[in-house]
Amino acid sequence: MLTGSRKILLIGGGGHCRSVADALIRSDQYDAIGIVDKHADDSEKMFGKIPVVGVDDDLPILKKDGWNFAFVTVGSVGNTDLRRKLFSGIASLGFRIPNIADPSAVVSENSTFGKGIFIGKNTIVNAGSVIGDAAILNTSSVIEHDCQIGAFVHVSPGAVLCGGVRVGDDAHIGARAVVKQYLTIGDKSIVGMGSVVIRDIGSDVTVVGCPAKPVV
Ligand code: JB3
Repeated sequence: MLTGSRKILLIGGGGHCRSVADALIRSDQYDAIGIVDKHADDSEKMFGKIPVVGVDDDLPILKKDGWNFAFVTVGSVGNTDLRRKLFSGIASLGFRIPNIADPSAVVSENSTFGKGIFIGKNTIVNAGSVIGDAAILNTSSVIEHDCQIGAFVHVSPGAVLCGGVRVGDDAHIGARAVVKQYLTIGDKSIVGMGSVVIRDIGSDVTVVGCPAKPVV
């Protein structure tokens, strides 16, 4: 093992991984990047730069080989069970789980962050926000001041959370949705693409439209 080296494994080598890998390559903070997928696939070399180095069962040996960081790159659109399982797997194996932000993101130093969080290109996190573990704040989303984003939330591209919005664990905010100031979106709820939320949303509810209403 190379003492002091920073080698990171990306867990899941699909579309979301491509976004995370691109941010990693642009930020240039790791000595090596490898992918761990469900299936071994020697042909997959993301952008011709990142090899698949193993499958989930190989994680203990990869850790012994000096891969000291890991990050879940399986995404989620609605169901976070697999992300949760993979996250607790790498945590229990003792991997360091960083946050990864594209260099173009604007992130307030006066917000607080868990671990395993992805912040995509041109995303803004404004002051006083609290972001939970493994949240995905995707491309060009806006997390305004004093928002509270739960664990495993996905804020999709272009979504806007106006100030003071609370989003419960495992919730999904669809692309270009807008949530008015100081509202609460409950755990596991889904806000459809382009919706405009003007009232609190309970837990485990799907809402769509403008104004957003529950799907029956
Ligand atoms: O909404 C946006 C902008 N992005 C979505 C993202 C957040 O979530 C994207 O459009 C997709 O809907 C989704 O991306 P994801 O999760 O990368 O999906 P997909 O492109 O289907 O790739 C999933 C990858 O995870 C595949 O390479 C699978 O083989 C791999 N995979 C599935 N199960 C797994 C496992 N990998 C590991 N290591 N372990 C598993 O159990």
